[in-house]
Amino acid sequence: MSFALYQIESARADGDQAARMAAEVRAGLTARPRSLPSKYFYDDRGSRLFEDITRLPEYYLTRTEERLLAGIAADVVARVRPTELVELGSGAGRKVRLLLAAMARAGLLERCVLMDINASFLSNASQALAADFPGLKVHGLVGDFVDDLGLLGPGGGRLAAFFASTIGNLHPAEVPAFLARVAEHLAPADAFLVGVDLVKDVASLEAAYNDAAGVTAEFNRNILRVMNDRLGADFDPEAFEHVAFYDPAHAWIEMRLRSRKLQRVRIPAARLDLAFEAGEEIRTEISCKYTRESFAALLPGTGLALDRWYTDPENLFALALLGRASATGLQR
Ligand code: AVJ
Repeated sequence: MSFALYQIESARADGDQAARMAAEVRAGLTARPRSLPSKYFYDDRGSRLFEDITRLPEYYLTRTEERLLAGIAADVVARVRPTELVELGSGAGRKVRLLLAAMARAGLLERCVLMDINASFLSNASQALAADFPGLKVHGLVGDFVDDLGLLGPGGGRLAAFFASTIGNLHPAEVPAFLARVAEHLAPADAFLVGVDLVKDVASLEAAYNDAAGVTAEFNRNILRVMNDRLGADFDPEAFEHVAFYDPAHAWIEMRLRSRKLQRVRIPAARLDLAFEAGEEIRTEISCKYTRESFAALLPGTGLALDRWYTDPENLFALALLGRASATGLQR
């Protein structure tokens, strides 16, 4: 019998969350091209479908990052010497264990903070970590990593981690402001470890988002089920086709849902009554791919600087260890 120490806190009340979602969906679907925020993939079904994606043969990202992290966790911990691990967008939270174990081996481990948009995944993950790491204080924060970072409070002894190339969901133009906000929650000796998917041959990239088993297509269409469940919409998910392709000019994978026919969709909570032409598309996700150079180019002015760039032997995926840029304003 062990004492599971964990506690969950929400960024905002359910009512505020619903109003915010309705406003975001309304803005996205009335704009041209139409879009939906990719954070709305992740209800319980969507979070499970993403877990399934991580085990697909075509989806090299998760297994490559995990193997890479297993090899470097001790080095990262030796450099940063953190007592607290913060994971943004934690999901089912497996990778975090590699870092927690390395912190425990170094005799440093005290506290772990998980932030995720899905409250039930978050409480399961928090409970499991608290059970598996006796004495660890686990704090779960329900929120999104763009708007709710303020919940983290001031840094100190902190290693923040943002795995899975989730940073790729941000438009590159939004990344510097995001990194600057993370930097505000780090003390001078703290660090930020970021998983970054790398530019590679188009066939491998496109296969990862067009798997043979069709799991990614189900994941993509699930965002429409989320609209039905949470906003009372009447989307027929099967009336939309999964589309995913690499856009070399932007260096990103783009996912879309393409209407198979002329159809009408009502979304009462967002006060929308929409007509989709046959072939009309909704953009549901961008997943940006970087090189060391294109990623490093986002850092000046953010308060963060590149300390280490770890990659796997095939150069498929990178973990970037970012430290605070020195107080004099000089890049390290
Ligand atoms: C969790 C955002 C990193 O972009 O690869 C997987 C989500 N989308 N397959 C990604 C996703 C389609 C994933 N991220």
